Amino acid sequence: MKPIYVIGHKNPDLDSIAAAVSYKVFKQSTADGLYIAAAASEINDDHQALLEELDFEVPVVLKNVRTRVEDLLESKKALYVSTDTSLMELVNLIRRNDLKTIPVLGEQEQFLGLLTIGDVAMIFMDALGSGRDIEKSPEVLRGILDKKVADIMKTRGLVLFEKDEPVDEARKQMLSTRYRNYPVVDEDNRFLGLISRYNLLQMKRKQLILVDHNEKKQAVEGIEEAEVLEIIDHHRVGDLQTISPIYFRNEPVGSTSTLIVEIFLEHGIFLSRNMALLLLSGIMSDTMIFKSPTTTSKDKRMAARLQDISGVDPAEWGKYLFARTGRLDSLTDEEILLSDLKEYVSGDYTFAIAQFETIDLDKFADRRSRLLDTMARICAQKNYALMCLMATDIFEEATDMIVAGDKKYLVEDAFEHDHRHGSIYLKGVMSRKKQVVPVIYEALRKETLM
Ligand SMILES: [Mn+2]
Repeated sequence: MKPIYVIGHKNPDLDSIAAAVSYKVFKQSTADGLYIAAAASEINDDHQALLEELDFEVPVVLKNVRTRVEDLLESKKALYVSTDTSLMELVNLIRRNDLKTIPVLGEQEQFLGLLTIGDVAMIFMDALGSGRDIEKSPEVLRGILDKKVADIMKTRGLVLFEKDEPVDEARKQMLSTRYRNYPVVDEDNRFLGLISRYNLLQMKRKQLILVDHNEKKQAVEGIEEAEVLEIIDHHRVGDLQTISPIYFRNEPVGSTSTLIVEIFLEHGIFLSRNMALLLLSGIMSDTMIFKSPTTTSKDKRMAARLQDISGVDPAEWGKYLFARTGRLDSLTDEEILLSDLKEYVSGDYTFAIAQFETIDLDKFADRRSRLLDTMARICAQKNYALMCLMATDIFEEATDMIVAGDKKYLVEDAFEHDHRHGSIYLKGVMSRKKQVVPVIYEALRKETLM
């Protein structure tokens, strides 16, 4: 059965992870199919440790959902022969099963060669020749039928594919060679099946349910080749297109986890204590312990329901989560900048905003110039028009922001602040999504108009 991946955004945060893990459980208990919780890039050590603490498997990292040759394989495996099969047995197998192409495999199912019905016919025709010695035919025939597959199989000039090859490449080769069937092998040359041009038409895209994002830039690589079945999110509506109508639940609440708690409750599905704590982690981290302006009454209501189940106070759990992270000293510049980085597109510009929650803005101030150097390098590499780093102190309820990139002046102009400190200090600003991203979109839009 083809799995359906429940997957969050790249640089997964706790909300994204909690949403993928919990919604997978929800789907598994309410719908048919095989569901797998996934992440669009590596999950950091802190988040992995929390998952282990709560006894959850870490979601699989799915870096790419492009269609591969293995996606063309049918679940039914092709019939095959071994090298010591006689031609007699081979002919019977061909006739009984109406085969056109037969792979020859070794003892460990490794691929050795191929025989087509055409090859077999040629052997008979060659041996019988013009048919003048018709009285000798029975002996000739017996001689042929006693031959082994090893003597006649084709081992050269074959076109075969590895399972991880992109379908686009395979398609080109198939169209230029036009054989009836092509063997597919794994990295150890083990035979996996045969594919034909017919399978190209039947190609099954990877199926995904997106949680906590709906923008292409934040989604797993190759998303345009996958099929999105559902989206559960709390961000602005992005730029993803789907082929058919889908279930799209998007509400302006503080976290995706909030929506998933609601979905569990609507359907009366059981929430274990650990699941309640995982979802509480998603809510409390995304709403910054209810201090972010994105927080809604629904977030608080759902957190209260999770408190009933877990017996754990949401604010206490939130403090526990923030105390686990936020140790500025122990992190490299890259960890600070890349662990919660989101990319956005506005017209011809791509920009990125990293956010880092800390309880120590003074220490952050000491590192600003070093971080700015790294940010300038990232801007050049990734072709960002600008890149911001928000250091947010959830107890002070303020963000200290630094900016790099060619268009950084746009951000410096867009936010009212005191220029003396070498950073943009924003009292009361805690939400990237609500208080920073829209301002930058607006600034870039104006810049394009001018
Ligand atoms: Mn979220």
